[in-house]
Amino acid sequence: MFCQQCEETARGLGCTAGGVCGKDNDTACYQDAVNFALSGLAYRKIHQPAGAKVPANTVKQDKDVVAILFATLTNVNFDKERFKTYLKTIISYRDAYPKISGEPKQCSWIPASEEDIVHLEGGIGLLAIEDENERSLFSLLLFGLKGMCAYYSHAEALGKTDPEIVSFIYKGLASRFEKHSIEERTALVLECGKMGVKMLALLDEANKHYGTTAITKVHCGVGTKPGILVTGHDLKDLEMLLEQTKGTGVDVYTHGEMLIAHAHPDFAKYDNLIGNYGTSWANQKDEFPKFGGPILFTTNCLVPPPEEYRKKIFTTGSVGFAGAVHIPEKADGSKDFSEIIAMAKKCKAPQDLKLTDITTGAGHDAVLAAAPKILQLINEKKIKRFVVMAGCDGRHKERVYYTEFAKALPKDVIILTAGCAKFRYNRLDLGDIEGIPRVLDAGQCNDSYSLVVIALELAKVLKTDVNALPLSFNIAWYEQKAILVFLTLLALGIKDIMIGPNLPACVSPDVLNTLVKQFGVQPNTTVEADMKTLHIV
Ligand code: SF4
Ligand code: SF3
Repeated sequence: MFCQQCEETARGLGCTAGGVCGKDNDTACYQDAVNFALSGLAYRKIHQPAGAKVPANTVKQDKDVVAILFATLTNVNFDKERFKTYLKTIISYRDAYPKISGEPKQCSWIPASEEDIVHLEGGIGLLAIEDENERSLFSLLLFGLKGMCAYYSHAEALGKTDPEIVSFIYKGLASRFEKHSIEERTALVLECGKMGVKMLALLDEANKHYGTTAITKVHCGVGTKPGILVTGHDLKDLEMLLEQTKGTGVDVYTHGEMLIAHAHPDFAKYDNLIGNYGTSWANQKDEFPKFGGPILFTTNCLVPPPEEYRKKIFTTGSVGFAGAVHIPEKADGSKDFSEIIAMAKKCKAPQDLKLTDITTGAGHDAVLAAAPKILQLINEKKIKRFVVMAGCDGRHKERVYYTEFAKALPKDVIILTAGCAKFRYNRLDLGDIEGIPRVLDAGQCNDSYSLVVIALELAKVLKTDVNALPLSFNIAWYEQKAILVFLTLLALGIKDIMIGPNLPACVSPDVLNTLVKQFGVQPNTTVEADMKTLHIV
């Protein structure tokens, strides 16, 4: 195996003997195989000559492509058997298209045996792309596409689709087997960012399904009844579970990225949605055993569970873990959560982690409603700067940097955030500036679009360019949705983004050079130095 898609990749280079995330060799190789076959399918689909006899209806195929690519994102699916099935599915979709004369031989790849997949060193993985810069650019593109598929699947679940985004997913995947110059590959990566803007806007629209978020203080204590803990990003799953637990005597709690649900009016109406339990995904091994009841994973981040609570793990959607009960979607889109509810009834109520309440829900509507006050505070120099500290959390100790950075910020600086990175500082009690909280949390990484809208609106009102605003970016990344958000920010023309705690390992020296020269991208260093670099002090 060779995987370097996340920030915690081994030695900052790549995982080769089992993933730091817990993904084993065979599952990693099957993920490579799935990605390889997806590129073959995409190539066949895109390059058919006019008049070719192609599948007439690709609705199911498109949905599966999105869900399967999402399954290869970090911490989503560790179940090799699921990837075996996915591989067959993709190959059957691919082979429903006629062969194209002169197509690259990779387009008709069929593994001779399992050995062919799990021991085929360099044959189907990204290392098979020999040119370092080509590999770097295709990796960035593929990771961005994985993020896009994650976001697309959420939007799709809430009835929002966009054929242009799906077409781009195929276009990007197909590019692996096409001949392109480095300039063209660079342009494709940036196009992925442009499509990211569309994607995030679509998801923002989709999430309105549950009403507009309001700035909300979320209860973080526990009740006396047994509970189900819901984690991941899929609000539709949470809604279905809340409907099915009504009147059963089972409470529901959110974990990690599900925190934002409490700020949506449609979720606030459930009286068995008690509060948020714990912090970010990175602490699940400490927090989950104390919860007592079963845990439902709707998306990443799943950490392979120890024996202690393994039997209490349920997965759904693209998530998978061998041995965990998987709750499938039925043909009508519904899911039956009765098994998890039955287990919860036999469990004890959660142990109180004694964590303070936290505030979330500062999406663009909520923040822009306070725009007159914010502008007044800017004019009075009571707000001097905003710093976007969005992104992911992770397990490594070095992420204490983000806590220290937030603590060290002058009191007239406001943090704009989204994603699980916030759990590094959202309980610091940083206070407010005349009623405007100093940590404005838009919600999930899925809600990053809010930060963009806030920045662009501020620029409009202040009649300036977004890069001339008193605004700095200090982004924490971990998985591939953050790569898409990063590319989206580049596509919007945002300069001088600081990114950490380590740069993506797939970035080659030449690609880094482009990112630095064209966009001013910079790695984070120390709190003290970065405060100056970002013009905060
Ligand atoms: Fe390693 Fe990250 Fe890939 Fe897991 S997802 S195998 S930790 S690079
Ligand atoms: Fe977090 Fe996994 Fe990226 Fe949604 S839950 S931001 S890491």
